[in-house]
This record gives sequence, C-alpha cells and structure tokens, in this order.
Amino acid sequence: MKKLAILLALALALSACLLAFSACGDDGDTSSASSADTSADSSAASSAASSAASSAASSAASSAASSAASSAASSAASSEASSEASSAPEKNPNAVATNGENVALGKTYTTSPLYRQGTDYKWSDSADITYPDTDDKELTDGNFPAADAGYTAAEFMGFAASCPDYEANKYASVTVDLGEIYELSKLSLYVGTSKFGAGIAAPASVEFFVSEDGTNFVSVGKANYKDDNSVPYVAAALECDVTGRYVQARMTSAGWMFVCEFEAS
Ligand SMILES: [Ca+2]
Repeated sequence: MKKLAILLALALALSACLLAFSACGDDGDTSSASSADTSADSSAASSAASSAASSAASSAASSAASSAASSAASSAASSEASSEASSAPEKNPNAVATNGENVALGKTYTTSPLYRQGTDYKWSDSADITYPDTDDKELTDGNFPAADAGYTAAEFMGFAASCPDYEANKYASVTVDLGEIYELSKLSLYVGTSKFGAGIAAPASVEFFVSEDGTNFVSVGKANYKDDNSVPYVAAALECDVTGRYVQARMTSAGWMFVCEFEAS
C-alpha cells in the first residue's frame, strides 16, 4: 500500500513537471502569454493534477504575462517619448508673417564641418576642399544646379558622413538666421540625389528645428521626400505651423550629403 502511494506521488510529480514544461514551452511574444494563461486555467488548474503543477503553470503564465505587459509598457513609453519630441513648439504671437515669401533668401547661415581632410579638417579656412560653399552664400542665394549638372557643380556643397563632427553628432546641419522671428509654414532643404552615385545620395533623413535664440532648438518634424536619380536634386520639404528666427536642417546619411538651397516661408 505504501509503495503504491509512493508510485502515485511520483506519477503526480511527473505530470506536474510535464504540465509546467508545456506551460513554459513557447514563451516570448504576446500570443504565448495568452496561451500560457489559458492552459494554466483550463488544463493545469482544472485538471487538478497537483497543486505543484498548478502553481508552476500559473507562475509560468504570470511571468510570461508580466514580460508581455512590461514590453507593452515600454513600447507605449517609447511611442509617447517620440510623440513628445515631435510635438509642435510654442508659437510666438509677435512673429512676422512671411506672406508666402522665402524669408531665408540672402540670409546668413552656419553649417557643421563638411568632411575629413587628411588627419585634420578646417573647412572654413581652406580654399581647396572638395565640395565647398562658394562665397559662403550658396545655400541661400536662390541659385540651383542646372538640370544636367554633375556633382562638381559649384552650386552644391558636400557633407561627408566620415567627417569627425558627423561621427560625433550623428548628423550634419545647416542653420539659417532669418534675422527676426517669423511665422513659418514650410521649410525646404534642396539635396543632391543618387543620380551621381559615388557615395552621393539624398540623405536618409532631414529633420527641421526652429529656435528663437540660436541655442535652444525644438524639432518641427522630418521632411517628406524621395531620392530620385533622374534629377540632380530634390526638395526635402516639410509643411509646418511654427515660429522662429533660426531654422535648422539636420541630415543623416551613410555617405555624402549634397545641399544647394535652404528655403523658409
Ligand atoms: Ca543655392
């Protein structure tokens, strides 16, 4: 009789292990959490094979459920963070209307360094860099490359992703000082395309920022555009409803980023 009881206990323990194993079998995504949950309720608990089985299964189910819940919570948190980052900056009620004019035309601007030059790079004091800024005004001079332009056209300036500044910041930038605070409804950066090959392509992303003091920049959003290798450049443009004196475009790329004009209206 005693032997029989021991055998029975062993059989129960074995079935408890099997149930626990099947409850843990497919952990990972959300669907496994609900299947573990279901099997814990209907199969482990209600068959009442043993309290050990039920507790093992329910612990497996609860750990799967809690991991699914925490992953859902973290994805909710990250989507909240990204929507915060792209929310519209506060508008200045005293901003000047542009009346649809390009108010960046003829304005001064600064850029991040262009590219690595040997072991040093001093883009601003070099006369022979590869794709320089002609007369320090080509990004707001209203001039564009011709339809049959090559990448050596003087209207382009080129930023390289291998530039130490780019490697540190993970973007190249152009910042235009509009001179006063404007109401802005459209920002456009004209960028070279993959027509040229040689590591040149439209940037992977162009994100616009505005600022009133030139120091604190707020994201306006990312431009919508497509690389188009049938033309030398495309407009990376963004419709917006913001105010600001300084407008900045940040570009990302794995290679060369060519730019020929920045407009704000
Ligand atoms: Ca230009």
